[in-house]
Amino acid sequence: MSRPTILRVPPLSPQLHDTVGERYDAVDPADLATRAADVVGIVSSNAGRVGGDLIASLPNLGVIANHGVGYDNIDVSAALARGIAVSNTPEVLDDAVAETAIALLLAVRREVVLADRFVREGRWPDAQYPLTAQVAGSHVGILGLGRIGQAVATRLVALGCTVSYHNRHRVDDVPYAYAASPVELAAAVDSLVVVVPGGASTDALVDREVLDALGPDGVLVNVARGSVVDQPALVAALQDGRLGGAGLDVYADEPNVPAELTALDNVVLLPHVASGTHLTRAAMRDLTLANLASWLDDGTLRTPIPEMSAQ
Ligand code: A2R
Repeated sequence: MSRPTILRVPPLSPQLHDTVGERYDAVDPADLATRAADVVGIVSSNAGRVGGDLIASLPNLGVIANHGVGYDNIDVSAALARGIAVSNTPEVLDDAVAETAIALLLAVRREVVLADRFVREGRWPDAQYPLTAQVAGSHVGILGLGRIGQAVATRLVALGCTVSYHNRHRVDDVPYAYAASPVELAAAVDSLVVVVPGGASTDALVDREVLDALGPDGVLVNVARGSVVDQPALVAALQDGRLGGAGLDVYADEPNVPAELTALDNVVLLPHVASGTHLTRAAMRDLTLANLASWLDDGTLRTPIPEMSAQ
């Protein structure tokens, strides 16, 4: 029996790329001129766009297995309109992303990167490093108290923080105060951690008004998507001293980070690595492949995106 033809949309990790090649008749974008009609499945990741034009060019496409919990790289409306199944990788990355959020918050507040630089540059013998802010005892807001947001919240409580949150809907049975809007949340807290999904509904949700509500002593941490924060407004707020600092894993136009951000001392910048541990990436890979295999086997998915059940 011939093996199913699967399109690998780059970039994929070498392991995922190779495993798809071992298990299936794998094709890459350069092969599509002659092989488009054979493709029944796509494997993609958040950095690889699966747009409406690509979907339309694949007449026999039935499944898109995305490596990542976010799937704003996929034109979901175009896929669902054709009855194409779409999966993501929820839960398995909650711990890794939550750790990254905490690492960024601690790094900005305790000036870990600046203090490291102080030692490396040989300045310690001549001066004491200045005192820093403390995370314990501070009030942290979570914008997006979902799976990852709740994993961030439990870690913040363990650190001695008070936690509040904003979602569009209140969450039952959590011990955290609810704020009715992003601005109300930002005004109430010392630091704000952003963990909402990307896409049109959260585009620039963190705008100048939210940043100004967070204020000159406030810190913004973004482990969601660059699109969720108005990046020019963020740069301006940091430059003007209207915002105290920021810890960022994601940006508006990855992998390009504006020179205005890299020039600032009060920011810590990561290259979109929140889920990037060996353990978590292996689990994400396994779940991506399990979704693909399940759909090919019996037409079901292990972790369909929520929009599929809403249909
Ligand atoms: O709004 P709700 O009640 O649906 O709550 C969700 C919240 N959320 C929003 N909150 C405020 N304004 C919005 N426009 C908005 N849209 C969504 O974000 C929910 O509590 C949370 C998302 O949680 P989960 O669906 O469990 O996602 P998970 O696994 O925590 O991942 C969140 C995102 C990913 O999509 C990646 O972009 C990133 O974290 O790594």
